[in-house]
Amino acid sequence: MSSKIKLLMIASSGIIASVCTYATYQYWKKRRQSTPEDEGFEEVSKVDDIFQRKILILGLDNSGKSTLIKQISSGNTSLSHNLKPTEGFNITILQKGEYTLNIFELGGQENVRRFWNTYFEDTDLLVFVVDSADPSKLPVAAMELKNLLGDQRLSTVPILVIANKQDVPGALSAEEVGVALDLSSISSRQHRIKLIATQAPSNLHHLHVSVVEAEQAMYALSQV
Ligand SMILES: Nc1nc2c(ncn2[C@@H]2O[C@H](COP(=O)(O)OP(=O)(O)O)[C@@H](O)[C@H]2O)c(=O)[nH]1
Ligand SMILES: [Mg+2]
Repeated sequence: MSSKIKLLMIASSGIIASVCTYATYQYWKKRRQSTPEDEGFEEVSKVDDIFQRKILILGLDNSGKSTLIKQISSGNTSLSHNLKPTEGFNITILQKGEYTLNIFELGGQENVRRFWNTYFEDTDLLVFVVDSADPSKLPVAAMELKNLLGDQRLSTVPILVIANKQDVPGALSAEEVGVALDLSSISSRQHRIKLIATQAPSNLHHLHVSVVEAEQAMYALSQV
């Protein structure tokens, strides 16, 4: 490939990343200014910044990120049927007492992962979701997690690792997922890290207790 074409590709990647970041910012700002009538959210524009938390939810595609967020934000499992794959990003705003949790879910497909780093600034908590029932993807997930932790902007951010799909027969336990992701090497760094097992199938009537635990862990770790 000629160097001109390479330069052109690098330049266009940069432009796409900038456009994504700007679009996210505008969208988030609009959400922050929206009224409860508009969006069904509490008005948060007047909330002091010290009560705002930014949570990044990352992980490979199909690990269950959207499902978990949908269940946590709606409090039930019925709305998590037939979710479409997240192509860019989703923003969910949750009010927890005096805290506003701004939850950014970024798409996990390979071509989107290289743009994850445009969202790292000001992150209070990184949630990394893994499909425990698909061991073939764990090496790639491990590599992506290592890349994330190598970024200076995430160097002191607490990490919640979620070993999802525990209901699927043959799924690896949370401990096995922890070994596959080499979490023991991470905890020796300055990160606070917590690993929990969840199951969020949409055929349940109520949230599984593990999803409630995930929500509580998200809340607790984002307050650090
Ligand atoms: N059995 C089972 N399926 C799940 C679970 N969580 C998510 N799924 C399914 O996995 C697929 C991908 O979920 P999605 O939330 O879109 O993944 P994302 O790409 O990480 O956002 C969907 O078909 C979900 O219904 C789980 O805990 N158990
Ligand atoms: Mg998704």
